[in-house]
Amino acid sequence: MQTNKLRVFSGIQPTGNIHLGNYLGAVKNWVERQDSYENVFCVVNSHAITLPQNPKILKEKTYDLCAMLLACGINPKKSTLFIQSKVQEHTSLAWLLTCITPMGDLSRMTQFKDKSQKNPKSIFAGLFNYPNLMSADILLYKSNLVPVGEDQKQHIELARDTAIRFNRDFGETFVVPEPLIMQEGARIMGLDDPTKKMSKSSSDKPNHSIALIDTPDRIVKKIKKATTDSEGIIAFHKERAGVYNLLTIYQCFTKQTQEEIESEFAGLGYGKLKERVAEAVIEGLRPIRESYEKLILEQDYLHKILDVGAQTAQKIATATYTEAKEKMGLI
Ligand code: ATP
Ligand code: LTN
Repeated sequence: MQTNKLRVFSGIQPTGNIHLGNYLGAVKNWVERQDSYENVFCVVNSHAITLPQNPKILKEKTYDLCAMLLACGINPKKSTLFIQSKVQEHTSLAWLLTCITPMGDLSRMTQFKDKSQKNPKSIFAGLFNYPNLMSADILLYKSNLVPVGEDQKQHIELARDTAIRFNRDFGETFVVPEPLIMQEGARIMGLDDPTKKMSKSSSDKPNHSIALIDTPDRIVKKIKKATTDSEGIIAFHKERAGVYNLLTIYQCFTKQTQEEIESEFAGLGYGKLKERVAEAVIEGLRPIRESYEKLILEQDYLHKILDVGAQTAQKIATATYTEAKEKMGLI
């Protein structure tokens, strides 16, 4: 994997069903830029256990998500795809980073605050230390760029601070990474409540998110029920969160400008808006769902790709971890 290209690293948790927010905010961006960078993509199952998981389901969801990423267009010839727990250096490096990260920095993380509020009975140390495992993921591969949705910006800033601190105290080791956040789609909101980000952990609410495996019927039903407002004007006004969210989803799939979309919908009602958004989503997701249905039956092929991915990742991870551990005086 020796090239002159910048290296991209990103991760996704195998919890719940991958949804439109994950796709438009992160995965679509990974796929579309595969030729520009050297890419490492990781299914972060060790992050998933920071909240309670059913072991059998977690295992199944991990492979399902790998198949889905391939279905979305991750090309194993262009990108390394692997499962986090297969490369132990992620948790080993996370420990080194944990030892140089102030508690105060971790306690400022909004994702920790949100998730601990949502799960008051399961606030374990792993959830608090989650950002150090994420820093380890990124720094282990000396990644230049990290394509994510907006919600992850704070974690990447922490990873940057950690890299800078390590380099200062123990000598130049890590690349200081930059977040790569799309203008459109970086924060897709829940259809039922457009003031909250679409999230896998809210997928128990029936009309909250659109899963990439949802059938056309379900997509139509969910979009029909999406919360809007009583203004009746179809325009990109951020404060009218429901309509803004539907228009953003439409824009991500049709790739038109905001002006083009506003003029397309001039004089039309919300019924028409929802109908066209649903059509765009169904057509955009159709090839993904069809490809997923084939790939999920090809378990040998899937495992082979993941084995090769883990081997490629392992080589880089071993080199960086050894360097970091020696710099800290560990034998
Ligand atoms: P949870 O909300 O349960 O933590 P999640 O839906 O955020 O899960 P992750 O696996 O943690 O899923 O995220 C994978 C990628 O998807 C990350 O880059 C994240 O920033 C992005 N992402 C998640 N939700 C959205 C969203 N609503 N809009 C845009 N991007 C998103
Ligand atoms: N924390 C991220 C998932 C994640 C990640 C990463 C993203 C884990 N490790 C490394 C980018 C780079 C989330 O909750 N969405």
